[in-house]
Amino acid sequence: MKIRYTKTLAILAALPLVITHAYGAEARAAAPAMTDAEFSQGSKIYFERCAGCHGVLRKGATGKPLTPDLTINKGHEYLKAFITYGSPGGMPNFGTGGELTADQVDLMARYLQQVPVPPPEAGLKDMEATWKVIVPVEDRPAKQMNRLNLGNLFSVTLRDAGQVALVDGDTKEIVTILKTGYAVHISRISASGRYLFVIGRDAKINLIDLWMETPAIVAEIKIGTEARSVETSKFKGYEDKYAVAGSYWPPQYVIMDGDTLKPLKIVSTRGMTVDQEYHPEPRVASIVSSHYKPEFVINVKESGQILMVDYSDLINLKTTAIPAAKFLHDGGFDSTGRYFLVAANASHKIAVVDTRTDKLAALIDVGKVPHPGRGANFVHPEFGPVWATSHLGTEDVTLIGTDPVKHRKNAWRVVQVLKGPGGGSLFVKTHPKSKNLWVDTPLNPDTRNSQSVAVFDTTALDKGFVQLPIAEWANLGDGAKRVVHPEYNKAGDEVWFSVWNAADKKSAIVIVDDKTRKLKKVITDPKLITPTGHFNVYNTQHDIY
Ligand code: DHE
Repeated sequence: MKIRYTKTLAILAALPLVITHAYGAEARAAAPAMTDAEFSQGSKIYFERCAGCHGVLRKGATGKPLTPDLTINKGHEYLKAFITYGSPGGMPNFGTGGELTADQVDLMARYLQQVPVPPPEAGLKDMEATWKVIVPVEDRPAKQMNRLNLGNLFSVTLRDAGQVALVDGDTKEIVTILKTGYAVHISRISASGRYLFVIGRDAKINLIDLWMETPAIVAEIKIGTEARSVETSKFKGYEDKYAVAGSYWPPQYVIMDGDTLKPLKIVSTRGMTVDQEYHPEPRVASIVSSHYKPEFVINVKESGQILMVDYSDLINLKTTAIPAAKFLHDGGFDSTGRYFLVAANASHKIAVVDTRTDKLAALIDVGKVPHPGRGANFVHPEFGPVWATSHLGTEDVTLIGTDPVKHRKNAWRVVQVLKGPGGGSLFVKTHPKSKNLWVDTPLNPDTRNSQSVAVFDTTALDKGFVQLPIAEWANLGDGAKRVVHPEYNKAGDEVWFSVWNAADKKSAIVIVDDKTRKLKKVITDPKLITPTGHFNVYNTQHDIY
């Protein structure tokens, strides 16, 4: 205990006095006892399972605040029950779901009553110390050295294995498996389609050169301790030039060289929220690359600010801060690539930014906790072009008009709300060549929903949805088996789903024929451990969804 608090105090001394001001000796004394070993196990579990929703400082975001002034009053038994059984509000059932043992639940209930310990900051020197160029640019191939159809390659997150699998979309074979950071969150592709960027939850970025005989990691860097987003410059003249990554901790973003990951510019996001209140931990959520200007669109979760960061001059960096709403999370472009729509999930709103004028085009009220992924664009038979989002907190699938020119009266308003199978949805998807709108529900408490996917016909939306039993088709045996993340192949005639099971159980990728909605292929392999997101190179490169 003593060592831990000595260390904690050393870290605190180097930080703004956020924590010490908030919780004094009284809070520390009231917390139940924990050994140092238990405390570090608690920190590890908290980072892996809890920090994403509750924040590193435990001040709350998608999840409730868990600071000791609140948790000590709730009491040990209450906390244990919450962690074991979850809640209808979206807290997973870590105990009954099998993710944590009874001892670990007990440990976490005690951990949450301790004073939060902020991880270290990460400045340029810290990042440079982790930065490695494994294959220098001059030693890389001058042309594609493999025969892969790169546009139809999929980068599949193997979450708990800390790896990505590159899967050939034509042959359905695993091309290679690469060691990455822990629980890679997303994959993004450079403007040319050559470089693949993946970012782990532990803030490690790997740069993969798809032109090598066997695609391989050519550079890596760790930009902090927790992160979710990475993107590359796509504006004409800047193709493949820069990469940008946002971190949850420290709350900041970093712009890097696109072919080496050399860190160039770090910008903190600490500061004022849309309510003009100071926040010590405004985490960087989604980032996209503007097609209209040399700008990154950086969405800051707790502050609710959308930052349009001009990368044409990194020294005299210009940023337009657009106040939207809290807490910004995930989003995607409309079909023209001009407007970016992002979920403000604590406000139950979608914010729309015009990337040509750098102005907020609209703030639209939608159902409880919208969660679009990148959303889905299609032409509605009555309302013209729309963008769709599903929700974590309701069965609604909300359609928003996106054409202010030919369908002006429908633009930036909810034109229709479809009823899906239930809440707990994370991702929707369609393709310009498809008439299907796919809606997953991996976090729905009913296994009939979490193990299947709903599909709507976009030409006959009033007919409602049909559910396909994707996990049953995979035939994997026991386990939680959540069906997650619909993603099209390059041609737009297949949809890929992850059947995400526990690390010690069988998982799979299930491929459905888009026209017939029949099973086309199940990819199983002992190496496919906990697949979650899977990103088609061409569709990701060109923002097609
Ligand atoms: Fe995600 C996207 C954050 C939980 C799989 N997730 C995103 C983005 C953010 C985010 C900010 C947008 C990145 C971008 O576009 O630049 N996700 C978070 C969390 O904070 C949260 C709620 C809790 C956590 O601790 O991470 C969380 N996410 C999950 C999961 O549990 C999922 C299902 C599995 C996993 O890997 O942990 C998951 N998130 C994904 C995927 C995307 C994503 C597959 C990309 C969707 C896309 O199509 O673009």
